[in-house]
Amino acid sequence: MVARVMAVVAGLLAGGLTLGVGTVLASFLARSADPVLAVGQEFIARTPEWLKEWAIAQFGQADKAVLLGSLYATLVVLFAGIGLVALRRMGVGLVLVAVLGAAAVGAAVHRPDATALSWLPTTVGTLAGAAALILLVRAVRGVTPRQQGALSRRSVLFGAVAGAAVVTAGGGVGLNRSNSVAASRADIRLPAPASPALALPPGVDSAQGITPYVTSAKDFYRVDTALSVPQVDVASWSLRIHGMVQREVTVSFADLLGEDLHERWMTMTCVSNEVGGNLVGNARWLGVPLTTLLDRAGLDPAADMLLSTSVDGFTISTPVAEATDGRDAMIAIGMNGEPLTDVHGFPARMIVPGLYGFVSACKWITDIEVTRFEAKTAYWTDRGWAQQAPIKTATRIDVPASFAKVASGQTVPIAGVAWAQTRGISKIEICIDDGDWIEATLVPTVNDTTWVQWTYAWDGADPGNHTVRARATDGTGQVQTQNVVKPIPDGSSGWPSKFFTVT
Ligand SMILES: Nc1nc2c(c(=O)[nH]1)N[C@H]1C(S)=C(S)[C@@H](COP(=O)(O)O)O[C@H]1N2
Ligand SMILES: [Mo]
Repeated sequence: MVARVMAVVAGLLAGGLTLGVGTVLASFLARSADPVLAVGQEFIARTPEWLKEWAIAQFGQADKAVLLGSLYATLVVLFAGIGLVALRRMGVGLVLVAVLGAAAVGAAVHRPDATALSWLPTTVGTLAGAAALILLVRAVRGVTPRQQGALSRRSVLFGAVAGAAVVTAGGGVGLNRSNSVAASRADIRLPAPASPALALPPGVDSAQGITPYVTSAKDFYRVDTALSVPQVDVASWSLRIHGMVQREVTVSFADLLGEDLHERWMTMTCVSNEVGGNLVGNARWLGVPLTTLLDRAGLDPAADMLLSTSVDGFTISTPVAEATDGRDAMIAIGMNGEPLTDVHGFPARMIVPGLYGFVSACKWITDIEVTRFEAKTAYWTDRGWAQQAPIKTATRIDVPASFAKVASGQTVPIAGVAWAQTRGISKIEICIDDGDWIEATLVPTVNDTTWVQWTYAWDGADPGNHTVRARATDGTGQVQTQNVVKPIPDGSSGWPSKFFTVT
């Protein structure tokens, strides 16, 4: 019994050492070669769409934490089992360690941003783990009631491996932290825009409980495939524009700071946003107009797609037509007056108003290939999502909250936000309990690429249960469709509703 428990501990320590050595070496050589991150990324890349949708619906923005947690839990079970197996048959235990190691090495070299040395961290980690397993399990086997001395030798051995695992893992975490972009980001002074953003109109945020007009970087929704947020060295970063162009253009971050910068209010939306969902945010973006860079490269008129690639190998396809039709498409370097945060794409990302993020908003962008849709595809379009994905007209009811209880005899405030980027919102109507559609009041907004806040004061509400629905009309006069569709392939639609009780 004691031997079995010790064998489990031996397996766990061998696993810990494997990961610790893998992590600390990866922090020097290639962050994406970290064994757990590499396996997790591979998992994300291979997850079928239905499972991904389910995970996002179930865990929302915690989906990555849940994935990592499940991976670690699986590894604990596997390495505990390996310890037990090794106690009976060392050879089998070592084969299992080798198989796990090989899987993680395979994942690491398969990353789009893999380097020539991406195989190394987990290979060395696996060798260290195998050696630890041999030593520890031998020590466990060697113990008989008469061998008192062996007991203390064993403790020393276990302690040493545990110490090595903790030091290497801790070192890896520490090194990754010191590799963070926080310091270089803090040193950046953003120049004043040559073309500033419009001032916020009066009345914004006057309604109680409504979503703030400006979304801070901290509160801005995050959607990406990156298990660990890329930490981009701004000094060596560049953006290359090539493909169907007259001349290749490569710009550094310093080059971008020297351009005429535009600052614009723009509301971004994720195609995965469900009706009533919160994968939408509004910020003041500072950047270089995309056409400044594209004109310098000189686009081949036959090109119809821009294929953006991020430093971690993620790709986005954007129609040339939308990117160059005069809307405020940009390579953004600032958000709400600050450099981009690492989560939102530091040092630079693309923004194209009116297009869902997955066909426009490439974060950590480093490459734009000018090409054709028939020649190239991108990450999400490879997975069944649309190539053409303009943002659909949408509204959301923020007030009252779902299942809210509102005191009777008072005015019931009803309020929300609505967006139809590049077309704008011309009217919001609400409908209470199958009554007539009544017009809400629009709070003035900056322009057609930002959302609007809207309010309505409902007087004379009867006690009881109520349902309110809302629908928007865009700037072209088109009423938001009632047709309920799921996000895949080009965005959800349908009218939002809220259920509440007047008491
Ligand atoms: N490199 C990279 N860029 C990306 C993504 C990604 O997974 N990787 N996701 C896209 C999607 S689907 C959306 S909706 C927006 C979200 O940007 P945000 O996280 O800054 O809100 O980024 C886009 N850019
Ligand atoms: Mo998205």
